[in-house]
Amino acid sequence: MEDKRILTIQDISCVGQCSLTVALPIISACGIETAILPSAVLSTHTGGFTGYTFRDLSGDMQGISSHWKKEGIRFDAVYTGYLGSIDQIDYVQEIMKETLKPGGLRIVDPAMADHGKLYYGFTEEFAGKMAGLCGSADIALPNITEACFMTGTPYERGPKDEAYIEALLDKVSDLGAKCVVLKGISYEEGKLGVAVRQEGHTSYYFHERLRRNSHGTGDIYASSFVGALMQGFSVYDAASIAADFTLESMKKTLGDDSHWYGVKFEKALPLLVQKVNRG
Ligand code: PXL
Repeated sequence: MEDKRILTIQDISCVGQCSLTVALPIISACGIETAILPSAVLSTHTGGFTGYTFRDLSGDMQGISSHWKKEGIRFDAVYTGYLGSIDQIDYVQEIMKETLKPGGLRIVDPAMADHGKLYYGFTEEFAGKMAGLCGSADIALPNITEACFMTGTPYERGPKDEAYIEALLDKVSDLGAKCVVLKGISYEEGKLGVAVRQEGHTSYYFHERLRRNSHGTGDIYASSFVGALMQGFSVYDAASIAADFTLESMKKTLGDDSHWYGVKFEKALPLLVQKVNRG
């Protein structure tokens, strides 16, 4: 198989184990060359720290992409995560158009909300615009909250049944995404997993549910999914590998309450490398 090169667009949270500080090591460990376009630089992520710095890099994006255009730089996939401003959604669309090889994949993690709430700094307007980006994706990777915000669906607290999840998958697919990987599904006490909707059919993958909620796990999930997919695994297999890796990363963090801001994915990387690198 020819070596693959991808571009990932998301923020640098200098401390906090999310976005580019997890995407770069994880996708690289999967054997995939990983170029980056930082959307913003923050001193930490916004989930639990206070007083963090935030520098929006929207103003640099067009200059960077026009340089790449001159150099004829092309990618096999563009994977987007946390974006720094609503305008960046248009820039990302443009960059995808200009830098993707023919047949290159658009992979979009809306990375803007969880547990029924938008992250600090995001608005309903942003969610509406993100719905457009997800709609243009080959693969969209929302959690349930993000799927609700993008489709105007009321978020239900507590357990969500299969009818609710299937209706949500219908709505995200109706936005235009060719394939949807919906994260955070639980139909049974003690089990957590993902739903993969492709060509009107849904497949599920479940594993054990840990009690702890952790920051950055959405980024760890999306990054390992991208790594496995680019190594030639099917969407379903990549979704399952990513779920196992995320769970293992969370397990490596159990018992260390001082590590509240992220998960120790580094300790689980050998498992991912072994599963994904096929020689
Ligand atoms: O993990 C998602 C994420 C990415 N980047 C920043 C965040 C968050 C979640 O809170 O704050 C800056």
